[in-house]
Amino acid sequence: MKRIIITGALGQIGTELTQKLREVYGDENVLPTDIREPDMEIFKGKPFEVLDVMNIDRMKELVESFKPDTIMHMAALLSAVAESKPLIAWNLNMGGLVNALEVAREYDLQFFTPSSIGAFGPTTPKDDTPQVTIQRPTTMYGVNKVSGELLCDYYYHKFGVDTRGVRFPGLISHVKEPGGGTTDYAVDIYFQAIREGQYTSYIDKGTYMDMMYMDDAVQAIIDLMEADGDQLETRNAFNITGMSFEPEQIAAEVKKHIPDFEMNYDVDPVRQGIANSWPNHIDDSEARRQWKFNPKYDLEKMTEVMLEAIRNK
Ligand code: AKB
Repeated sequence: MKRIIITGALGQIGTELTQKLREVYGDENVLPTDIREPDMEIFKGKPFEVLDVMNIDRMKELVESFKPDTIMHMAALLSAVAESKPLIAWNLNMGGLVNALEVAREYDLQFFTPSSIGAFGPTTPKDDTPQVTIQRPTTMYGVNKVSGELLCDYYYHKFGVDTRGVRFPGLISHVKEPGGGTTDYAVDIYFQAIREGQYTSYIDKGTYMDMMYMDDAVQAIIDLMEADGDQLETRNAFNITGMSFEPEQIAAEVKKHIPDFEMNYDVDPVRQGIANSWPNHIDDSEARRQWKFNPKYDLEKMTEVMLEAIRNK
């Protein structure tokens, strides 16, 4: 049985991760934290603590009182917002990570933090991108993610901290909308399709990116953290993906359910530039082989579930 403290628990991943971990390990074994008090119903009446990840003393205080055996560090700025305030992104993304790693080292905690397809750059092979390949990202987010992958490996090799991590693609969910990512269009489209019957995409036609439904992402975290460490040849930076598509394909899928749906384009040069620097489709065979990663949702199934859930909100 694990006992887990989560940072950034009010974010897009953290919200659903908290829910799922509570189901699996029990409410009393999961402590979500974030920089502000929650307003969502699902956090009410259950353990929650305010934590700014830049404050290592507060992080230690919470670990001393809650006594977890695992820390899942989710607090970070996403790609588009990091590009608009690079210095703040460096300080928060790297400062928060090193604090969480230090706490994991001092209190002997298992450690998870996500990397991203953002850790790749324009010189990375675009198709079937291998797990070990050229990584020269051109965004601040990408620089943070590559540095984070290396730092997690360093804490494992140098200090024996059981660090584990995956490179997430764009994550698609209906519980909590994402904020400040490049792949957010693939979430927005579903909400706008239901609310307005149309969507104006800031990502251009023909731009392929990897994506994944949130249920698969959360399950991947649990599976990797539960995997027998002796079976893992590497610990961090596992490529994982659920699907890859261009905006026209997701629009066509939505149209199957909402025949009058219309897709327009008004390309944002910043986010398009970031998307152009990322792979079309990554190779996740190492995750499948080493810890049996096995996503369940493709574009068709995800579209059905997303539209249904948003309609019932
Ligand atoms: C973003 O677009 O910044 C994130 C990511 C792919 O890491 N969704």
